[in-house]
Amino acid sequence: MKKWFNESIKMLRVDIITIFPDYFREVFEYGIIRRATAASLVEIKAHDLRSWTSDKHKVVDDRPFGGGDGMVLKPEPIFAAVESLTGARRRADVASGKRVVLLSPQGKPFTQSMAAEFAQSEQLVLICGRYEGVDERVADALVTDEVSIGDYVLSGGEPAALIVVDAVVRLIPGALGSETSATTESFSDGLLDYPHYTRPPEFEGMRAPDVLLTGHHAEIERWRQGAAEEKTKRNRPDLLKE
Ligand code: 6GU
Repeated sequence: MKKWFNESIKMLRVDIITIFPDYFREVFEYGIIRRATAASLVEIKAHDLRSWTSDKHKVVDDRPFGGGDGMVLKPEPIFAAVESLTGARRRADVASGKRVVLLSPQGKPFTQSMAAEFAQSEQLVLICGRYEGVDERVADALVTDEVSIGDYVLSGGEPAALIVVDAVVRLIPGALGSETSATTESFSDGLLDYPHYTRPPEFEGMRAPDVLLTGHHAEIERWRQGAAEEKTKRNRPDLLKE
């Protein structure tokens, strides 16, 4: 209801540059992303990098200078794609409300706070790396951010783009059913989320914690805080350091 007369809600445009645009054909048609799209909170488009080539065979890659295995994505189609989508050919010319993001295993770790920043932009351009790499002039001179989703190697940036879009879109004001859900979860307070239970109270001999069935909201809150700390200590002790 609120969004129809709230001028502060602006549409986020997401442009994905990829050699596999069909990879994204259905993934954005579910759940929160589908709802946010239907509500015009976000518009997501996947573009074929090959459409920005100018040769007959639509070549997007070439052999690495200095030798070595695999192929490298050429700079020309990527610079042309970003120029046509943003108007900028260099990082310094990217408008302040826009982010041009290269997805690569060499990027800065993607975090919840980065997702929150991206959610406030007006345009997010995601460049999916492929093969053994992307010509470094893209990272050096064109993109505003180089981002990795974790310490493992994917065969391309496409799954990473999906993950970034999901994490970002759910933080757009109005995208979540309940406005509080986004702030009470894992990471926004530096802890993992607390454990959740639903009916039945006993399942195959395993009981849900009695305190959750008491209706004592202060005690429930105390239990959840302790359980979140406990789970964080066990699964992510790195989050508790310093
Ligand atoms: Cl963003 N791309 C690729 N290819 N591998 C990754 C990654 C991205 N993040 C973690 N591994």
